[in-house]
Amino acid sequence: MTNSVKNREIAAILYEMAELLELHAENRFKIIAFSKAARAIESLKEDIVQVCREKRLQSIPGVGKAIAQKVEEYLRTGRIQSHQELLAQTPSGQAELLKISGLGPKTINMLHEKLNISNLDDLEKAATEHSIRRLPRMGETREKNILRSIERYKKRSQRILYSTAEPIVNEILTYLGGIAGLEHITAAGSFRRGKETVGDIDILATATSPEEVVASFVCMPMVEEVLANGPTKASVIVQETIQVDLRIVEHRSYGTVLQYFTGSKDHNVRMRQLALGRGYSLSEYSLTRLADSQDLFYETEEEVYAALGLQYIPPEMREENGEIEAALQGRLPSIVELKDLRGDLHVHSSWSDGRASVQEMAEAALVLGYEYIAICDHSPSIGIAGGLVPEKLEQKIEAVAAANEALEGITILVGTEVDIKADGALDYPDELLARCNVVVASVHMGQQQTERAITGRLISAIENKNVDIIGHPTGRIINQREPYDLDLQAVLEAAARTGTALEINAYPGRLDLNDINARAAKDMGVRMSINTDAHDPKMLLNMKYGVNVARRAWLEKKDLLNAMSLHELMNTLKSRQ
Ligand code: DGT
Ligand code: CA
Ligand code: CA
Ligand code: ZN
Repeated sequence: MTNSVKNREIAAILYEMAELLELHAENRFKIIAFSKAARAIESLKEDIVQVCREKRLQSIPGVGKAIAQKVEEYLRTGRIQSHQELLAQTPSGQAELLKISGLGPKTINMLHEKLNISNLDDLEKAATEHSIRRLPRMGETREKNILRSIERYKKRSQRILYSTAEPIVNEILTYLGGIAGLEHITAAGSFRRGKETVGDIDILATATSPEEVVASFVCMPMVEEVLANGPTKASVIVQETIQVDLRIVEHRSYGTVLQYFTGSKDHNVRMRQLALGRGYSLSEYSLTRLADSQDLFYETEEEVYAALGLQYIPPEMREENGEIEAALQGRLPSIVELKDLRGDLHVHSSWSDGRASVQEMAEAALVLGYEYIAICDHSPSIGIAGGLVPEKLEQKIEAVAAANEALEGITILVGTEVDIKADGALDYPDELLARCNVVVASVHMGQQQTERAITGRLISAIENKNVDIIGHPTGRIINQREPYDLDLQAVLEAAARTGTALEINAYPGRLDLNDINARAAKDMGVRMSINTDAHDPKMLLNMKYGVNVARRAWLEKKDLLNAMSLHELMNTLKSRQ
């Protein structure tokens, strides 16, 4: 076997350490030692894992005792303590600047000294304003190159939405799934963990003839560039910037490999520590009993977790947030699944800006097996979205009641998505809100207000007894818009106190609340509702993206309004009035 992933990973860390040391103006010889070792490991013909196992690390030119220890530490634990410490001592903006091609530690220090540049934004601003070209040894060309590098870096480092990765994953699984001799195939990594965005896509498979599978993979019509191509693995680029890694692995190791490549990295670090504590070493290849070096192979992940005395941990929970402790004690919650949901409490219709009638939306919901659907159109201040004036809402209440009579098998609830106005007042009078079954209240305007103002608006909506759910509570849009300046803690406290639910908006670019906030909400006893905010029947299918968030937040059926039966739901909504 030749040079492996580990060689490259370790070399990258050692290079980074050299640069960080230079940034801190450390001893010249120390810096040279790190970059020399990095170069040697990068160009080493053998797999570093093998060299380490045979205790030959110090035979690599440039690798002395200190660096050999760091390599061992990395292979054992997945990280290097002194590297973490260096990173921690470096302002994060400066560490990021090292990733801009053409910028080394010397230039970064000089830019800091002369122009007080300490992060990417500062750098971009200075280059745009032409203050960099005036510095010694810089000039116009370098300034332009810096701007170009920043642009490339930003594009490269933008994570893609889960919903962008999903059709790519499905196409690959279908494409490769048809090859004779292919056994298992699945996505791993952050995609399998249901993260809202993914950095790259990881695919694992087992097959009787790996070469054939790899050959088909790199020749798929969607592939635009082949980055690496070996007997059992390959990396390609699709859709301009999206990287897909394929690994064909041994059948008997499938359980440990899948566990390893599903991550997260932090979860795996804890898993390996736990294994060591029990006298085993856990790798992607096997669980090795240290006493007699016996390799134990597992074909399923369930067996791997069981072998370490853990309950099976669903991929979405593997973020090193207490899941291992809970699994050790056998008290992992039973997290919600798509099939547990009985309705959608926030969809639009052609009464406002939806593209389908009430009947069409309800029929689509019936096909999904739902018990109820709430039609929540906009209120008047959202003029561009066809918000309904009060008389129109009254007409709609009648129309929905008639549609509900006419349609068997599902209950159509009349609702509204009432705007929380800039002064905190709601866009309909209380009497009218009281006539709706479901009231979602959302902020759509005045999003730039101060933390105090926005928090106050949300809390006054939460305290209104007619309001059942706060829509997309933080207002963020992934990769596009930051959340409102919000005191989320205060909002959660108010919701817990009043029993008002918070939405997990399932639109894949919103996912608001996100996983972390939803977990915090659950811990404070706040109820939530996963709503699609669908504007046409197809968008009802977005529910699964909200379920990913809920699972990552450890939510159970009892935490969700729309996991209730219609009867329970109506009682819960009424009890608030
Ligand atoms: P991403 O792609 O940034 O959204 O996140 P992941 O979690 O998919 O990370 P990725 O693609 O770098 O690696 C896939 C999995 O491989 C990761 O979740 C955990 C596993 N893994 C475990 N230990 C290591 C390690 O030491 N280095 C790397 N690169 N991956 C590791
Ligand atoms: Ca990945
Ligand atoms: Ca990857
Ligand atoms: Zn809406």
